[in-house]
Amino acid sequence: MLITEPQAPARTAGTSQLPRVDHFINGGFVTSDRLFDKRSPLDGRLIARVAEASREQVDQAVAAARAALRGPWGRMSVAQRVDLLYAVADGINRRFDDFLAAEVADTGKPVSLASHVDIPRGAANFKIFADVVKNVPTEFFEMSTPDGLGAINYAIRRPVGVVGVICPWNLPLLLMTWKVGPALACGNTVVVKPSEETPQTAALLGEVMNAAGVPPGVYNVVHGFGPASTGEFLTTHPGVNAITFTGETRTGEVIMKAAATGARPVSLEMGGKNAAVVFDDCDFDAAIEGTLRSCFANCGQVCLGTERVYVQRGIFERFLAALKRGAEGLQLGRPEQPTTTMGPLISQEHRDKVLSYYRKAAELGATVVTGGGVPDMPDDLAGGAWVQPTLWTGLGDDSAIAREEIFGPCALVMPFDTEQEVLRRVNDNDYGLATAIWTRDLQRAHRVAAAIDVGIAWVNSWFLRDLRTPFGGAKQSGIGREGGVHSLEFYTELKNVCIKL
Ligand code: NAD
Ligand code: 6OD
Repeated sequence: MLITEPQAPARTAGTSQLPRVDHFINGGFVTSDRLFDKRSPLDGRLIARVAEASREQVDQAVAAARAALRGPWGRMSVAQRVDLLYAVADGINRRFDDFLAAEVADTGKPVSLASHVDIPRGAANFKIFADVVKNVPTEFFEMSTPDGLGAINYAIRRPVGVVGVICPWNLPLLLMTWKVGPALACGNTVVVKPSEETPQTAALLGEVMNAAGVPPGVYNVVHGFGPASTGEFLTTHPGVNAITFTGETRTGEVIMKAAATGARPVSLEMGGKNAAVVFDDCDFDAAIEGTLRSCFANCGQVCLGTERVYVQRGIFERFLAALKRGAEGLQLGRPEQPTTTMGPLISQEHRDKVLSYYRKAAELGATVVTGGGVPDMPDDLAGGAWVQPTLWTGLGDDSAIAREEIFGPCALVMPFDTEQEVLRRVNDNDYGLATAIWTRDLQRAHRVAAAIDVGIAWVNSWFLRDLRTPFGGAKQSGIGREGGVHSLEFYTELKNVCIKL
């Protein structure tokens, strides 16, 4: 297996001098006859060749995961598993720079972002769920019986078995470990399918698993695409007991259908069209800072990010002007430059999608407040997936720009007058993932947070995460909740034991 660093020499020879990213199956790295290209979002350069798993290789990974359930892993005490997961977290931190280089190479995101969010959370996801399983109680009920002797009931948690983990590309390590952490903490084994755009950190984690002493077959990674490829082979595999997925809603629907065969449980974290609601009594500077982050962090590629900004009319023009200044102050550039605050989109394909919405907004008659196109980048970055941070006004809630997830650095800014009106407009959308409410009126904050149909409501903040809390989407944004003890509902099966005394 090879982890690509932009200038790093290959540690396993691929074709020519290109590094190769391989599958991790049963504790070892395995390649495929078929390889696909991984290009840098920064400049379009080919940076690695990635193995694409055949159906037989997915079979092997699932078989390894099944066998590991019957091996030492399946016999470990919770305390032993917890120790191993702490060792994995420590292993990630020990190799922090390798993970950082791999994540930045795959995504092009600023080092400042990946080093503060993606990689630390990758490690934290193992510790938090180790702590959860160590401390969680279960139920106990005493009951009376006609003979007067009674009975007791207690519930025990058992792993669901082999879990298929299907991941997106926007926060690759963070979102993959968000699922693998609790799955392993609960005693399951996993077969992970990272996004074809971001294969490297999942593969690198295999090395860390081995170094930590996690038994072979507990953590497996198979690379490839979705339909008619690795993703489909894994989600339709009868040996997979449960499927956890993060990605687009349309993909989630396909996976849910696949999971219906065998009546297997799914956890789906899917798309959003999140609204920020800015009341005129807000802390103006905090609301601007938070909204800039929620619209533009990670080049707008955060599922929780804001693409609709509702601003109360009294402060609308001032807020828009400040948002425009902030957007125009973003520095697009190389990830390692300390001044860079925005990277490219993940790929040319995704850029085509985002730019199609930029064109559609113009066609629909939007006022382009700032951006709306492709930035002038220096020659060495000209082949990258760059787009301008963009703000529009002048379109209504019914426009495609207000209804469809774009997943880019862009937002439609719209005025509103009353609380009732904004609630109706925010909720009139198929998605329901997250919202950010900006107000100094706490009563209103509670009222509005309760009334917006989302899984996560932030007040005077955005993406402030306590990992013990329920995370997930309402409406078409998801099914199920993960986080803290809520993850246990998906990654374990509760069994009741009733003992007649
Ligand atoms: P995607 O749905 O295109 O791909 C996600 C994963 O599914 C990839 O690994 C892909 O190869 C795989 N896949 C695609 N088709 C498949 C199929 N038929 N069978 C099995 N696997 C298949 O999503 P993406 O473009 O990688 O990520 C962006 C999307 O993810 C956005 O919609 C975003 O909102 C969403 N997202 C949601 C959350 C959340 O927590 N709700 C978090 C991050 C991203
Ligand atoms: O913070 C998390 O746990 C989480 N699942 C974040 C999701 C971000 C979406 O892009």
